Amino acid sequence: MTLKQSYSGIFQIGATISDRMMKNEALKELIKSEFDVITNENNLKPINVLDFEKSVSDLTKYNESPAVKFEHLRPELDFIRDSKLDMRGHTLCWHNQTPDWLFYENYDIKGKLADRELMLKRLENYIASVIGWMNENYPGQVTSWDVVNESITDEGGVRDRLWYKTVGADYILKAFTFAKKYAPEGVKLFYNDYNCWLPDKKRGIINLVKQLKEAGVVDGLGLQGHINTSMNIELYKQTVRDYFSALGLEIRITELDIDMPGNCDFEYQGKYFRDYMKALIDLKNEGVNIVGVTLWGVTDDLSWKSGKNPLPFSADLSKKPAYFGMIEAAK
Ligand code: 9MR
Repeated sequence: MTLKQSYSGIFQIGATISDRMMKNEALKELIKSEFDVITNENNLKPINVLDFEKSVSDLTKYNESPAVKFEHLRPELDFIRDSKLDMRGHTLCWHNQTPDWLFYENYDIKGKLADRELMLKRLENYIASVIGWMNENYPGQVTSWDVVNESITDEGGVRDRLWYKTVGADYILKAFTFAKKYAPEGVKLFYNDYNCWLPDKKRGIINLVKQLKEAGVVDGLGLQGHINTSMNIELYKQTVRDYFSALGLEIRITELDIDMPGNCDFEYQGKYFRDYMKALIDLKNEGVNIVGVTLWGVTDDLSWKSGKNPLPFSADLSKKPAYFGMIEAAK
């Protein structure tokens, strides 16, 4: 049984894909058989979608609506479509991997920062363009969007970066309102963040998402899950429970990888993966609405933390104890 077969009826199992993976046919076959839902690791982020040359080439046309490009994404999007997998759109609005020029008058970083009014137009038009292009070219493929990513600091406040500086703290609510306006009916809108177990951050995220919920613009919470085997599983479990009881929204573990500090070996990592997944299944059985767990990558060598071997597959596509731990948890 594959991962997705083992978890069918529990929750979805997902993974990220990137350019390099699309050149490996055996890896693509593996992804197709093991996973239900795919996230693009980098290619759908604003820095890769926004088109600077085109935007500055005609400011009358593009000043309020930055130009966008998608051709680099075609191999990944075609693969997802042809494999009949769901897709999580990652991400529409983020302080990181978004070029600075977007925030300046005439897209000129030597000039002045754009004002709130202009940035709200750019935000709305960017979101409309991306959702619109996906809809037109790959209808029905995106089943959820990470609308805003990582806007709360570990101390629980709104991160003081360029969206905040130009628009103000309500850029988050605005981004969700725009996503709600343009996303097709039924597509789920998520707020996504990391270090979700830190108490101040948890308070900040809950406050924020409550406001989004009151405004009727959010469907789910994405908890990233970049952890290591020294993370206390009971603490993690209680954290997920706390978010669900405060918000009552669907929860996805959106970016799971578990690296191995110290002298921990693959066997230990396998047991940790098993216990971690078991904790999520127990929560699900308790009524916590966990709808999926997405691995941040597939094989260790192509992970953003490649030196730390945080994933269930080795470079040669063989299954690590972490894989069998995941399967065992679902039994
Ligand atoms: O895995 C991504 C890596 O290849 C990029 O260099 C990095 C840039 O910030 O982003 C990584 O993905 C991040 C994700 O988009 C948001 N959450 C944290 C992830 C790991 O840094």
